[in-house]
Amino acid sequence: MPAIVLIGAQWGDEGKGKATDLLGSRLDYVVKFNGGNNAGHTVVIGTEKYALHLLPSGILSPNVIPVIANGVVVDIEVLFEELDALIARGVDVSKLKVSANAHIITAYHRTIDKVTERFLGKRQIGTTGRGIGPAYADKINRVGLRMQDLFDENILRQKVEGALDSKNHLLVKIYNRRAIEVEEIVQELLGYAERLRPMVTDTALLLHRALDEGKTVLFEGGQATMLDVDHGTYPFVTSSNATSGGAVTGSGVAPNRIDRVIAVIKAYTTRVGAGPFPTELFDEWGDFLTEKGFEFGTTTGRKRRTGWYDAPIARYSARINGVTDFVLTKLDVLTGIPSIPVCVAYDVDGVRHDEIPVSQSDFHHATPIYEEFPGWTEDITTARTFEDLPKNAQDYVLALEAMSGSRISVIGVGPGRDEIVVRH
Ligand code: 2SA
Ligand code: GDP
Ligand code: MG
Repeated sequence: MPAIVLIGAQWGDEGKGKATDLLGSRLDYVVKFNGGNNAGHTVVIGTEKYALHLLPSGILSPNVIPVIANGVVVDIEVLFEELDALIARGVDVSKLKVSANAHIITAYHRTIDKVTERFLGKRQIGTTGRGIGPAYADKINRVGLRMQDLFDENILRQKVEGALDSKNHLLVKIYNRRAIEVEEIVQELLGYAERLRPMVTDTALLLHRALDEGKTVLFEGGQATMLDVDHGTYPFVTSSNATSGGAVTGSGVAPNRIDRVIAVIKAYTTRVGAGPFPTELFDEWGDFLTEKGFEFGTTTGRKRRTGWYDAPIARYSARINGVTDFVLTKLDVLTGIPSIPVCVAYDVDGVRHDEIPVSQSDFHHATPIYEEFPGWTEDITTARTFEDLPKNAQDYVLALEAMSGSRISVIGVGPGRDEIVVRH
């Protein structure tokens, strides 16, 4: 399996970090292709817990070359902090490569992210406040700064001037804030250049050659399908392509080189931030999922919204991403629920929709049509084969598989690295 894309099938936090880590020993490269330090992957190795925001999870596997590709937006201060924290824990980070075309998140992007959210009031997206959206907006507006600009002071100064022109106007005149000094930004960025120099390269060429040599490359998606700027619940989305197509544009590796698309999906659903969420729970079962699943953001610590499994979302993800395998995580969290509801379709104003309605307004007031599945009470965290699972847990997985449009190849039964069931 030389080129594998791994993405989230729902609204993020499905356990992609753990899934990547599981594949770790078989991988040569792990590539982050979208998003920035808005991601939050938790990987538990023995008694050690690692929370990664910007770096690809593959950084924890000694033989892997981690790559931050062109589709990523990089906050360099955060990059250095994360690297230093890993170095302090004895992790070798020397192999990291960063695309010369990756865009840079600066202080002004963070400021604009927070100020814009405040001014949106009731219409807030609930962003992570990391400057992600404004940095991508600059990229699309062609006033972004790229990694390669750090190595040419004159170009860098020109670009910062260009980027700040309209922003300062907005900050001063509309938001009543002080203007950002060009020189302040230029000097800060120049200060990062030397440490970055050995990491910054043509990562598209690097990956192309690696695939030619038969190396195994994993493309690790940040956020998830329903947060994708094109295919998610716009405008309640992140600003990048978190679907499998993003792996292609975000890395420069062509679509015909991708062999497998693995989607990580939780046995229930969670969402952080605002936006539609048909199966959301507001009762004690919602609290049960939050507490038992420890559903709090890895990056911001925000409480995640929780709800039952949504099969139309799984099918949608299977289609949009071309999913070849699902990794179903957190099945253990459902232990103890007497009867487990699964959303099989939606009711929109009395009309049944088997698939996600194309109209966002319809999706906003879609109510789930549930089918109930009998639960189990046995502890499943020690199960390692499908047959080790109680019959009702097996039936639940098989029912999800039948509804979700692709094979469930791996099942997570606990947060630990080895707490999985692999189906052959
Ligand atoms: P942004 O900051 O512009 O990307 O926010 C836009 C929307 O995307 C959502 N978003 C996320 N949803 C789930 N998990 C994310 N990462 C962290 C984690 C979240 C955290 O893995 O735990 O720590 O809070 C993530 N990143 C962005 C966000 O909630 C907005 O709805
Ligand atoms: P990511 O953003 O998709 O990488 O996911 P996060 O790391 O933000 O959130 C997933 C959380 O679930 C982490 O705390 C993982 O340790 C945990 N986790 C992953 N798989 C399982 C599982 O099968 N069972 C349980 N109980 N926890 C899991
Ligand atoms: Mg996460």
